Amino acid sequence: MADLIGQLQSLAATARDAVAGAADERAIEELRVRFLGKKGELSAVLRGMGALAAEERPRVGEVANRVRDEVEALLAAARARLEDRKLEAELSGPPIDVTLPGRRLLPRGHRHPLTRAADEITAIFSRLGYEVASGPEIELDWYNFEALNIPADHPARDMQDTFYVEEGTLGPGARRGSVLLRTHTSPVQIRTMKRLGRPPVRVICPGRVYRSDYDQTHSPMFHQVEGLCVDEGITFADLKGTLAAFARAYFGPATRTRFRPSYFPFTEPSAEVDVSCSICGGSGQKSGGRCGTCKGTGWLEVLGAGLVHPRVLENGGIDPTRSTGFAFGMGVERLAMLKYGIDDLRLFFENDLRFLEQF
Ligand code: 2NM
Repeated sequence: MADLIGQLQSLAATARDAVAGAADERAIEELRVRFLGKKGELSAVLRGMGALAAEERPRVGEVANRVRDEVEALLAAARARLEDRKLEAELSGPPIDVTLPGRRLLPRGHRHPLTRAADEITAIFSRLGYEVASGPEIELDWYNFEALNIPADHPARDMQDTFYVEEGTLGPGARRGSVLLRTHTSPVQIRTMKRLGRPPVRVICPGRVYRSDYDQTHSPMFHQVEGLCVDEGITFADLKGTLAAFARAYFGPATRTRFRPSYFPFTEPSAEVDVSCSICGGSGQKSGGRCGTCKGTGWLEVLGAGLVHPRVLENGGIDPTRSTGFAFGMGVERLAMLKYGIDDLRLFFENDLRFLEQF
């Protein structure tokens, strides 16, 4: 019995020295296996207990338990010591600079080409003193058609062209056909006139509009920028000067402008506005042949405009005997296509990164 107890005590002494010298996690683990493992030194000593008398066994067992507990405690303390040393090394090492810029794992994104075009157009009019305004895309018939002097039998009101909001989804009191997706941003101009209630009004309205149409040059949702300028003494000359300045700012300083007579229910007189072709410089020629963008004419139709109809001013709460105004509208898709040389409008809405990443 004394022999076994001696062996246990010398095992403990060996373990104390060995654990004190363990330099890393692996060395500690090896010592655990060596002393406490199933085939380790403690098990080897305990196997000798079989030869002891029954009354001697508890005494040896007690010592064996104490030795096992001590070795376990030595190993745990060694592990804790290593952890402390590791943390200490990190803390005393070079500091982490949390203000360093991140490593770029993804390229930075950018605005959609339509957003860019709309922002550029809007910014040009902001510099001319226009305020930017927006309004609801789900609009009342009155603001979208009635207030704009668009009569009840006008083809634009047709079920084929306008998306109407279904009767059942509307609140009580709503007539069939009284709520729709706006077909232009003009209702925002009406709302702005009513909000200000007096001249001067200078407002630029970018936004989404909806018409039932889909092909190479039409999308059921597209974008417009419309503008309105109302004050005492505004003339057609102000309209011409403003749009000529806009065309030069957007397409480049050499851009020329021409006005052709046209018709809109909300303006009188009305005009279609052409700019000299930004691709061929207005010559109609492109490297020997005909310019495909302007079809050889040297001109691009990009705007509609006119002097605001007196009935429209009145609907906006402006006295048409004292004030006059001009208004204009343009399609953002078309202006973006001309600026960036895009030939199919559907590319804007497919979200194909091979297309979008070119901008
Ligand atoms: C166009 C062409 C001509 C226009 C008119 C108005 C309003 F509300 F003031 F009467 N807003 N926009 C207008 C005039 C729009 O787009 C081709």
